[in-house]
Amino acid sequence: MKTLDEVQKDLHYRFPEGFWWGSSASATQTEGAANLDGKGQNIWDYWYEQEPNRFFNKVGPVVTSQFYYRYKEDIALMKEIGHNSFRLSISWSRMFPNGKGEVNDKAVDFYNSVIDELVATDVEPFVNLYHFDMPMAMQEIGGWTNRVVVDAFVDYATVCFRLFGDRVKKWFTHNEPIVPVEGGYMYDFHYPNEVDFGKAIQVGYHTLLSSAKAIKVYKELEQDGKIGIILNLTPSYPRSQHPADVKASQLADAIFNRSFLDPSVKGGFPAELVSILKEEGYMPMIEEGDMDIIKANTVDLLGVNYYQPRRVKAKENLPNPEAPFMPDRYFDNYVMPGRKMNPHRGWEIYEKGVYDILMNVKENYGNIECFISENGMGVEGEERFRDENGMIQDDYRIEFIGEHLKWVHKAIQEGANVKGYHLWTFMDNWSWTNAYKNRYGFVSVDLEKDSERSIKKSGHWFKKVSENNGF
Ligand code: BGP
Repeated sequence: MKTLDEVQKDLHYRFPEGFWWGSSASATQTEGAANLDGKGQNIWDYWYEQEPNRFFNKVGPVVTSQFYYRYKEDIALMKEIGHNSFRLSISWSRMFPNGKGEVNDKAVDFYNSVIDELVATDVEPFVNLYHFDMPMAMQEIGGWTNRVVVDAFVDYATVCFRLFGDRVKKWFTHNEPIVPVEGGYMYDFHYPNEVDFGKAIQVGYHTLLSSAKAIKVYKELEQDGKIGIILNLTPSYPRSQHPADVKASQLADAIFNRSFLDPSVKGGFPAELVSILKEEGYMPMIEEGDMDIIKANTVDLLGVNYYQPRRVKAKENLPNPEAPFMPDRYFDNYVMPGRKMNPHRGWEIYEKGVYDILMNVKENYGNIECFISENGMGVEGEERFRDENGMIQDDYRIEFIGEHLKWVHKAIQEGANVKGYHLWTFMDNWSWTNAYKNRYGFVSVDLEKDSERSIKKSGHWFKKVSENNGF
């Protein structure tokens, strides 16, 4: 039998020593126990109560994957499939049922136990503070539109740093902060499902400000860890090199990527974005001193979630000047003929996109330390791939991960400062309105059999990749 050294010599794609191999998940999508042990309602619990029909098969967030009860079994499985790190999120409404005020001791016990178990298993906990889950009590006063909520978030973050920061050394303020802006205030897929660009901008701005303020507190506490943000970056590609297409693509990039990337890493907003907002009369309310806080409190670590690119062309028909403002007044998305698709999710699969993002971060963002914090493939009806031994043969997922990892590897070879790869997600989980439709996990969750777990073929494959530190 070959020694590990010999195996590693033969590897085509060998990753740097200490590479972070693992996966990511979020509280609302995995914990369950949504109304147990003092947890307050969040917007998902509430929205489901109001409009269950919006959710695939009417499955709500109360069910999810029972991580609250089964975290020990799950962490053992993480270890078994080669995880050296795992990202979870803390549920704000579990910690503070009213969003602020009294902390819920049962929540503190739960997160302490989870973190202790991860540490004892040698799976490093990466902890995110906000993953789309506004406490309902905070939403009732306007959610991120209200500046009071920014301070409540910073208080919640401070409590988490103090309670868990002795063991957690990688923190994240937000996951994909642009998604609640788009879903909640532009395109109707998150609560409060309003269409109001003015609010959307204020929400985005306050979220960003809350991140900078939480980073400030973290640095003041001198806890000897790193703090970052996780952004979904969708690289923009113009249909052609025609200047109008190129300009449209650059604007889409400024609006959907650089709006959070620039202030988070460089401490300021992209000039193109600011000038559009000024021109259209949509500048958010910014208080004196805010920009200094944003400037001084940039991230140490950037998480990159990558699923799909954005294909852009110049506007073909002039927008109706009477219609309410939306950023797509400046460009059109288009469907590139012949592109590879994930038919279950309707997303294009373009593996090189991950390389383009990482090289952009290297060249234009000071080569800040970063990692792939989400990448994954949701597939409907995976049960049909279960073999006679009970294992889901998800070769398509192995191929998906492998093809992306090749591009990550190339970026590293060319000097990008990439420290790890986390799949979305560890086990099949509940998704925002899609519920359990598409499965993403290394581990399947059989809802018919009391959420029984079983490792898919991709999980076994990933174990080898992690052990060999390459493939
Ligand atoms: C990301 C989110 C995750 C997860 C994933 C897959 O945007 O951070 O929470 O849900 O996308 O998307 P979906 O579940 O919508 O298919």
